[in-house]
Amino acid sequence: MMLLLAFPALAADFYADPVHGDMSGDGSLAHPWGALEDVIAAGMFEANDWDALPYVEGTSVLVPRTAGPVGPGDTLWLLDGDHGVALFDSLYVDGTITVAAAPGAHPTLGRVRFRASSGWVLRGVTISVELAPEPSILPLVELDSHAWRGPVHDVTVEACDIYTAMDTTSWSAADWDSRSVDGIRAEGDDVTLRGNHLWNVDFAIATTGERALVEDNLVERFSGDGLRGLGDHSVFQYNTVRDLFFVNANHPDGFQSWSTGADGSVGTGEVVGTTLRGNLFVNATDTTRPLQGNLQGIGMFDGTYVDWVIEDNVVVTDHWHGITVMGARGTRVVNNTVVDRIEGNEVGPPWIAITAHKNGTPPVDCLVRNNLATAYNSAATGVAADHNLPVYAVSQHFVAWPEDLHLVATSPAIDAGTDALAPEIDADRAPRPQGAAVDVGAYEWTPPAVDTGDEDTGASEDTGDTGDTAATQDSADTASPAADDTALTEDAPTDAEAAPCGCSSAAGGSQVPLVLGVLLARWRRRRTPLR
Ligand SMILES: [Ca+2]
Ligand SMILES: [Ca+2]
Ligand SMILES: [Ca+2]
Repeated sequence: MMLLLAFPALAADFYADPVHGDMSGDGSLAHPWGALEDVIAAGMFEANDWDALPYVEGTSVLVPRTAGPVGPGDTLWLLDGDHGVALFDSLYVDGTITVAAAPGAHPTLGRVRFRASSGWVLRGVTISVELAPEPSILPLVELDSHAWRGPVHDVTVEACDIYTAMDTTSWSAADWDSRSVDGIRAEGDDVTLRGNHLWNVDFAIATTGERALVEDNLVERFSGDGLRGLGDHSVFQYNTVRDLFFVNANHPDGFQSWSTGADGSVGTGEVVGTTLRGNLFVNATDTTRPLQGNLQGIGMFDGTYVDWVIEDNVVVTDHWHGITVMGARGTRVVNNTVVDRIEGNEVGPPWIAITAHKNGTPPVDCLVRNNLATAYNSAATGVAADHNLPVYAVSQHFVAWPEDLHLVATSPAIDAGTDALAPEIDADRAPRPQGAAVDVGAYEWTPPAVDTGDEDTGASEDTGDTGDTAATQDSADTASPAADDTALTEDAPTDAEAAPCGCSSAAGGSQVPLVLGVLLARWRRRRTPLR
């Protein structure tokens, strides 16, 4: 370690070219190495490993393992082509090494795993099992803490395209159930997952470590849960999750979290200090599409959730659970918009609710404020509720429900909130308040700008913003197929979702054995509870 500190590396650029390069080169642009898989195998990274195995927390010490030449501060640029499978094992970087798509290049990987490693940034790569040398049911991106080799931590995955199959138009429900694989499964602390596009996946993004930052990701066409966050002090913000495919007994959630107690059982511990901000959850962008099912928006059924902040989120779903928090202390739900995706049917409308823990413990010191929702269902005690408005008629409030839930100029939600504990920016990241006071709901209404000839002057109206609604966001940059699965027959057992499960002790608990029984056989490797 002293040696490393005594000779700080200058940032250098190296190149991996699976088409024209090979490992006899020096990694320069003129003489690039081959595929990333081969660069890893050749030990070209300056990295450390534990002095002895098994890793023992507080005792193990990092010692140099491989000498480089790619060291902390350096970037390995990936050129066009198939870079194989990237398995980073026992590579702890004293700083950060970046592995990134070269400008204009489209490198691909069949799978990525960081195991017992730290100090990595992976950027701009396309990752799919379709691009892998052999079939796999493993997550496309896996950050793996290993009991023997040690923890993973401080890894960033950003701006990657991640999918099981580019085109699932011909997939039946059984195909979805058997073929779709997880997107990003991240263990370890201080993980950043940013600006990735995931589509045609099972569970899209799941984190279990502390201080995860999951932001600006686009998840669409998923069959498991959209986002899962089980670690303390994490932030999930400005993600879009849309278009569930309901193909098995999993209870699909836009976002889900649960506690795990010291005894390892669900719902006996605490999850502390996580923020959900400015996320958009949409059950289905097209209600004529088969297999759309019923999405639980933000499903938090197994607290205790301590000091959570849930603000500026938009939930558009055909279910009762818009935002449900069961078992909470010091948790607030502020300035969210929650509406039904399909009005007038027997399902929903979705609510905002902070209720007792399944064990009966009532919520303590919680707050529901400045929300605009079709229903409210919080406990009678332990939850202060003020400045919330119901949605009786979507036309009264919204520009174009369900695609655009910005407020119309005549909405009574405008200036109807309080600034106390209101987020300082709205779901578009525009400043609050505009006008006389904070609005109710996720979007602050902005008066139409005086025409300056620049149509982008409206702070919250820019169609290019990442905070925009499902209909417009990222429609130009997605590589996923636009076609829906119109050839499929509707065979999903949607009746299984016809009861508001999880909203009471008995109903919520009864779902668990069914889910576990069905899914354990399928996901044998999954180490977290199936929920
Ligand atoms: Ca779930
Ligand atoms: Ca409905
Ligand atoms: Ca206002």
